[in-house]
Amino acid sequence: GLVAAGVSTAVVAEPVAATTGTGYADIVPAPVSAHTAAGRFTIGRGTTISAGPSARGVAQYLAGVLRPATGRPLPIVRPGRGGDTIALVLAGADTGDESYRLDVDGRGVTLTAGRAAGLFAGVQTLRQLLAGRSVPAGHVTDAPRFAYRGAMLDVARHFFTVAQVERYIDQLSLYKINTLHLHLADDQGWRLFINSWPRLATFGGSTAVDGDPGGYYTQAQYRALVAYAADRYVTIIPEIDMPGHVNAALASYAELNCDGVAPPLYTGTEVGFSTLCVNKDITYRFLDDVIGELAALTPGPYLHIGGDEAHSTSPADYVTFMNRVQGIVAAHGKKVQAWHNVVAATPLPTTVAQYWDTTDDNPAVAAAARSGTGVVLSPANLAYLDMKYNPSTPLGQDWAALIEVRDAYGWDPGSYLLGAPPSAIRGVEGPLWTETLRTSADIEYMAFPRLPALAELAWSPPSTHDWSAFRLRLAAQAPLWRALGINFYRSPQIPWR
Ligand code: TNX
Repeated sequence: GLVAAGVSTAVVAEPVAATTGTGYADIVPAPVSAHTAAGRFTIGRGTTISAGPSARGVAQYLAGVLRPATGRPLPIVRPGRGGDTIALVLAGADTGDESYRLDVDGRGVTLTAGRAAGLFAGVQTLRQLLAGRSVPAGHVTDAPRFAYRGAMLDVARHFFTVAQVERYIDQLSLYKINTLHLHLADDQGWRLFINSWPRLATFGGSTAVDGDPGGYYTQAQYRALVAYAADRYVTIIPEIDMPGHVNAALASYAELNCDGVAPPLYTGTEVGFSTLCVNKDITYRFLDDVIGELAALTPGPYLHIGGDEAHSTSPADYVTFMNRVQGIVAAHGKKVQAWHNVVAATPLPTTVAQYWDTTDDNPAVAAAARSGTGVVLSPANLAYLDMKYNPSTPLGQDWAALIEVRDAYGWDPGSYLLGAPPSAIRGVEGPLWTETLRTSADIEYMAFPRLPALAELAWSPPSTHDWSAFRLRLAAQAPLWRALGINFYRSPQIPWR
């Protein structure tokens, strides 16, 4: 069912303070346009949510997120009943994205979009405006800059339960992130049960970095996670990293190793030491099985095949391997996303390269982009959510950079990659690697407030880009984070409310 899972019972019991709402000038990500009008709408005893059949799921979600303010869920009624309503209206052209319009006056709220995903985005704006039980009057028209607005969670280095991933999905939704890339397998753990190769999860998933507890998702749990995300208009892109980052698989099945000997499980944090055996047939039977099961579990169009840091695979083997695996993914009806190293092979026309370099000058990726390869931008020195904020940040790493909020916000995805046509840029993703992270509080501390900064780069028109305005808008989010129990880094760059 659709409930506001990020809201703790403690918060539900205690009415949300009248201070949580932002004004129209404080919405994150900044909308295309927003204006305040006179008056406010206050949710009262007679308030209902009106929605037609196709908007009913969003209406239920809205009733759930309003519960801390309303005490009991608002009734959902058919449209056209008039009166004191929050109307969710599917109307106008379906522009194929999450465009919406929000109109609030003293009598009610009208949210209009061409598709339910737009209503859902508008609901997130409405949540930010809600102060106690009332919303200031005004108008918003809005549409995303980029179709791909992503976050990645590494559940391989440390395992996170379905409930923990769902909590993160709820938090992503607040900032109109629509893609969750799940890094499901690495040297330290394999986290999805594969029916045809059961030891991957039962043995390969049994541990984590530092010998911390492992874990894996059953296929039923994974399907539930995909459905939970879909209810929030978030598409999951599952990643099985290869040909490197595969020690958990090699440890689980001796026959996948070139020498036929399984290495021990690994709980350290080195990278680049493992590789699949590129010249063995069983490698590709294995991958056909794994990718086939993954494709069957994935309603979205993309599977991520990793391809980074293959330091133990020769360059020629890497090309052979990545080209062959792209074909396997295509044979199972899916498109490939891979780390940008895939451009050393021959990307299929539909392959998307995820850029993680620490410079804006990478001629090979720019050339691929000019030849039609789509690019998702995750420059490690700007977008990596596992980088420390400053030298004394207790969690995270610093190999790419220290990334304060202003750094995370201070670049333009459209023009960042030198020599890449703007049309090649699909969007932005904030990856969160978890070598040093163990709890939801850890995840949140690294993601907040940088994830909202990246979300704004991905959603908002470049004309709104302005650090001095953004820091105030970000500051206005803090009461909502406190109400939702989100652990965040109190950056000294932000005048927190
Ligand atoms: C590099 S960046 C990795 C990951 C690590 C991360 C830690 C990339 C594609 N691979 O294996 O977890 O650094 O920051």
